[in-house]
Amino acid sequence: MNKKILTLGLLLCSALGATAQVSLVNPVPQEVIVTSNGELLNAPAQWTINADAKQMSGYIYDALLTASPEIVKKSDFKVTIGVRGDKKVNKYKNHIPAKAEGYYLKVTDKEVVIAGNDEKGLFYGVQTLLGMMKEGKLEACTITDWPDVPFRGTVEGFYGTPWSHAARISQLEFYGRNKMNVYIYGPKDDPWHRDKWREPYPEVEANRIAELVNVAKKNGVNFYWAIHPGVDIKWNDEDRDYLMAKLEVMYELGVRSFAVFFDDIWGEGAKADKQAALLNYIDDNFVQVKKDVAPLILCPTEYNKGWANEQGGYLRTLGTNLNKGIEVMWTGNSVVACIDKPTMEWINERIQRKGYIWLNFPVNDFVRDHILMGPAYGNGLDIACDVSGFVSNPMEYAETSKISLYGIADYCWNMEAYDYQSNWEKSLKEILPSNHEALRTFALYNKDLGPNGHGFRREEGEELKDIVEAALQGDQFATAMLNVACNELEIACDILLNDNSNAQLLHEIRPWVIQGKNLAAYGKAVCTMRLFAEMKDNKGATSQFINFENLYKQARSLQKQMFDFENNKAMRHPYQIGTKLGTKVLLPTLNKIFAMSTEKYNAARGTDLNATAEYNPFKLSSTVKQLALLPVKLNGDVVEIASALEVINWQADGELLLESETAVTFQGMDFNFGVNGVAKNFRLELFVNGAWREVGLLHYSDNDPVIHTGNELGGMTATKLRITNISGEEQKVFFKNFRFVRR
Ligand code: LOG
Repeated sequence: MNKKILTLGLLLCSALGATAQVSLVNPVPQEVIVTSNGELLNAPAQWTINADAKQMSGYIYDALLTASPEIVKKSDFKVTIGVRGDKKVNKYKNHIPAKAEGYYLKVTDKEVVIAGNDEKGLFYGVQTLLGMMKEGKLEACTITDWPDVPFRGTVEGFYGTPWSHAARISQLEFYGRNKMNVYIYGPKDDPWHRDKWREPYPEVEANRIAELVNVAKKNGVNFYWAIHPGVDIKWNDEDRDYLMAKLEVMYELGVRSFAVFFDDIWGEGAKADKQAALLNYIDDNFVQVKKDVAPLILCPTEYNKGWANEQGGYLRTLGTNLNKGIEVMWTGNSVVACIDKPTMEWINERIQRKGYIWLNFPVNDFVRDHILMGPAYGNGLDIACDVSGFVSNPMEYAETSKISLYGIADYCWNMEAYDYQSNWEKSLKEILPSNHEALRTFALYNKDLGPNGHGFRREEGEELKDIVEAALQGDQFATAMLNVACNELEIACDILLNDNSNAQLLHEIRPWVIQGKNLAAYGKAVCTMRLFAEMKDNKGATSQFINFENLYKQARSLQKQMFDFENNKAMRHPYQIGTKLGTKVLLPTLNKIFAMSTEKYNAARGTDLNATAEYNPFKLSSTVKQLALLPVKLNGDVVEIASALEVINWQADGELLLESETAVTFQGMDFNFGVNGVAKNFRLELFVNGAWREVGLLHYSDNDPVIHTGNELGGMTATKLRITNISGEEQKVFFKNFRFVRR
């Protein structure tokens, strides 16, 4: 039958009967025929499993044990399960799709049949049944289903606090339920993944990995362990043996799938021919020898088109040299990008195989003041045949990431039918059933990333567009509606703060929820200011206290409270640099209304109230593109520029400029460009009494990348500082941290 018609049928179904149980299933199945007369069936209280002996134990049976009906020897309701070839499902063999991980599912009022094309297919059929029964109901139907993308899942590949053990277990179970089959373990800040790649894990960590491998197996997930040796690898036998030994240790722990990452490095480690030779060596001497190890995955150094150096021939060398079975990862046209057909054609031709997508969404390690709770959208719906795998790099906030991952799972399974908006609505119910509407209202303001060096933005505030436009034109009704929106945000935040049904979620989003309350209060003050600015007598309904000037004071106070909250380390997660939300539409609109109202009031009353809304005494700018948008943060007297993660190409004469509203007296300064001895290539100057004055730069020791300043800095007072590359050539550096202390 025609897939499109069936899909349309399903959409109609879910539109007509909102309760249709198949619509609860994620990912959306490929082909569904609803055979009921529209009536839902009550899920049985007990059922009997009818299966060959080998299916009566193991992870599929365990999954059935989690369902609400009790498994008994004899009952009126029969569940027949089996894999193609099993006697019990032989009758259905013509219905089973001949696709990897595919299955056929039939539900009637008397029985359920699940016939997998393979074991994983059977497992997924069971997941579909469990998903359908979430509300205690069943629906008579037949489903024929399979995944579009063979490998789907996540790469824990971000910078920042690695996921906790409990969070990883919860992720793997989530992947099982949502039919994702890949988890690549590669957190940048796990020492034994990167900095100490030669060393085995200590016992406690090793045991945890072994446990994760088991949990992954139970959930039909391939656990990949990734090693990141490129920062300091020497292309000699000694380092190769270290690497092989580490893989062997991981194999002993139960790992059967491996990846090697060479992202965010330069120099020796970044050579294509050497990387390919190493991967081939691992393939020939480890993967092929062991026989039970999955094909290797490589994350290349030039992992996106923006960084691909055609003359250098890096990608083509990989394409030609790498053994055929080895997968090559790709983030798209830039580091953070949506994937489309042209980017796949471009890369596939070069690497002579289908690219394995590493999607940098919803990762937020380069915009740590934002948390991302929006839908996963924008990837081409026509690339299923062009990718070998598709994994998402999520946030260090594991539980919150599930909102977007729920979409990635759906997208990868059934691309053409992927509807990101309805998927997003479903995901919120999945993550916080008790208060999904509050979560939704809050999430509306946590979708966009704000301006960032990767230029990756998301829609946010679309639902406010008409109101905002009219409010900015002075429409009072629209201003009142904006006030209502702020009210909604406040209510949502309060409800979330008192919902402990998903404690991990609340822990992760808490800073943003509290800041959300500040934002909502600010919004209400500003909208009321707007009304009062128009009033002739400027009087409150019942008291003289609510008048424009007191509202103005309140709004000012809230601006400062938001700023202080952002800069209060105790109120943030460890790597978090600030706490921003609503930055695309709501906050800028409120700031405009604040300014408009204040100006209006000043003009009418002859007052001189300051109408500028945003408060940050420091301003950064740079001719080095990758540095220009880094946020500046204050922590008491410590002023910091947020770190950049990737390799910075700092061109000759490129400069970084930091300006302060008021003069700063310096106490000390240090910064880390991640390279030993690099201080000589840069010049630091302070703007003192109308002229630039140079300050010496040095390293305390030869093998320490931290750059310190000469003693003359202490006590100097300046309004600006700048750092310039004076080496006459491009410098490749990291921008790990930059900070100074003021007196
Ligand atoms: C890193 C990744 C990081 C991401 C977003 C890849 C292949 N590598 O710029 O670890 O989470 O970008 O910041 C990356 O994407 N480097």
